[in-house]
Amino acid sequence: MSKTIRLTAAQAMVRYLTAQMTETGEPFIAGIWAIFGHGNVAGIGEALHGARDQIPTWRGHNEQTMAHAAIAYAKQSGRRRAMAVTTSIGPGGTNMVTAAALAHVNRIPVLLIPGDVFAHRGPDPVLQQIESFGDGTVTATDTFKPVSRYFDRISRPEHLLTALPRAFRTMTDPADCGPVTLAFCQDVQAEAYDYPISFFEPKIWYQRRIRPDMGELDRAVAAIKAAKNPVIVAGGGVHYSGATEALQAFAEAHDIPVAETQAGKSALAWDHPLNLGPIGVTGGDPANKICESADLVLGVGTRFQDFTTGSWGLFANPARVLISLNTAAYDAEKHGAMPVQSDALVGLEELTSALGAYKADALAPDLKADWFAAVDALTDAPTDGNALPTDMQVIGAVQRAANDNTVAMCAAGTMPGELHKLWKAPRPGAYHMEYGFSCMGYEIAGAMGIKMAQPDRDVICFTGDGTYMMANSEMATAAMMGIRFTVVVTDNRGYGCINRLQMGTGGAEFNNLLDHTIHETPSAIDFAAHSRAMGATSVKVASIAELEDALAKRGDISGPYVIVIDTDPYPSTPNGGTWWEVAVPEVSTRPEVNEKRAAYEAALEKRKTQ
Ligand SMILES: Cc1ncc(C[n+]2csc(CCOP(=O)(O)OP(=O)(O)O)c2C)c(N)n1
Ligand SMILES: [Mg+2]
Repeated sequence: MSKTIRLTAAQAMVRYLTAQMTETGEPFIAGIWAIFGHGNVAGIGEALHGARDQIPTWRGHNEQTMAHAAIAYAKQSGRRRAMAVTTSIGPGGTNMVTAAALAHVNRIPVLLIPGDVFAHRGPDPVLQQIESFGDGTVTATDTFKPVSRYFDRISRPEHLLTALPRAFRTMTDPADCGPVTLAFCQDVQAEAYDYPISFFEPKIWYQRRIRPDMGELDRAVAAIKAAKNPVIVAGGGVHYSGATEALQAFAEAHDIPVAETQAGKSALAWDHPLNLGPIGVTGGDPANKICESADLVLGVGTRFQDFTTGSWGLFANPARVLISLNTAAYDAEKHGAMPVQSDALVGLEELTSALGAYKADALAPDLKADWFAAVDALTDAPTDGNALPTDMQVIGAVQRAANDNTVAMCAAGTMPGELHKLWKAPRPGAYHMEYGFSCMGYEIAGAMGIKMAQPDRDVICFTGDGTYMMANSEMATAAMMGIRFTVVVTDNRGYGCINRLQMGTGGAEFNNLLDHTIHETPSAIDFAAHSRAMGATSVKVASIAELEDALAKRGDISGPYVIVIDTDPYPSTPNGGTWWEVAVPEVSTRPEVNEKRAAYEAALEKRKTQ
């Protein structure tokens, strides 16, 4: 019997994709998003058609947002499964670079397969080839290199034999996890090769759980035992490791309170006594006050990005020790942290057994009652006093309509900060925030990806008018595919959060709200009509009460459901939050800027002493 099979390289790649399995027996790649064009329609297109009963191909409307859907799918799946995305060469590929960067920052697996130039260079320059004057090997797909965890150019059919296993190793490795780009030369896609049959045998990719090094564990245990008022900072790694129960057990065993980052939120139920809630710039008083004086900060699965650390102004106790428990050495060693390179789940289990009967000295003072009283006052405020509802009141209405099955999702604008502060997430997975890149245009496609990952969940997407305008066309895909989710569009007629940031740094209101731009006609975008035109069910509501009525109907609607509400661009939650470093101009004719500059310099001085 022949030990090889003659396939085109594209057919071989697709066959290999269908044979890669998860521990639970599902294909690791759930399907492939495709926009065909020159560079992938003939080769990859033919192969996908031939395999359409083994792997679904979905057609999207924009390469970036197809990839957003894929990334949201993988994030909501806890990185256990992923999707692939294929594009034509040139602009189809470069359209996807932003999404690659998003996945790279957030450490989310996605398989990106842009088409590439002819390896044999016959038609040089082929349509959409960028042509470097000084380097014959440069193509448009080189732009993926800095934003891919693994990059390869398939310029011979047999390259797949090494490239594909490396691609899957990268996507399934908890430390290296991230986007993989296989730039596939278009002539090679169509070229036949005798591949070993063994290459296509089903393979299970097990989740590797790295156990801590004994020395690192011992040093961390000694440091924790010496601490009186430690705090845990829970990041996205807690979710990806499936460590939410282990975290709760650890916190309860040692009376250590937990603060949650944007990616970590929902690790513990919002009302768990040890959950201090949101930390940092978009955080609340309970977490931030405890973190300021904590003598030990134990990061678990966190990147310690500046929103978490208040640009490193938050952990102000000069004697504090920083421990970073993380699968990636890069994160474990950050900012001089004492590293514990480990999977979150097994790392917490080993820490707790070594800590024995250790308890933090005193339970954190109960700041939560005051915090939630303040939160409720903002979210449940009656609207008769204000002409337009606030975003906080919108969150209140959605929260009242939500249930244990709801996933609140968002990425950019006012809402991520407000949701981090105000949203009450009842269980793991109830909160999906893309805040590594905070990329406008993630939301609608992302909501679709979340629903594809968890069809039984009630997905509610928060989007501002700005982020809606940046990327909305996968709404038509969701309508076409009958994918149900709810979109709440808060229309404040411009980039409200950036306008407030501009004012907060002493700037004049300029070029953010639509009224403050060069224009002939005041802008009045009809988002309900726009989304209806793409096949969504939509409604414009005039009040919080109408919003609640509209939300109550979401169960009856198939496909995407868009609820638009006008909101006030100026108010935001005044409570909580820490300093965040935004560089204010040193020279300005505006006294407001000079004043903010002085405050900025004082804050920099203060940080130096920490
Ligand atoms: C792709 C991208 N471009 C620019 C930004 C910077 N940015 C962050 S939020 C924002 C404005 C968002 O406006 P909107 O969605 O209307 O939210 P609002 O704050 O008004 O509620 C901008 C421009 C970004 N995060 N992502
Ligand atoms: Mg807006």
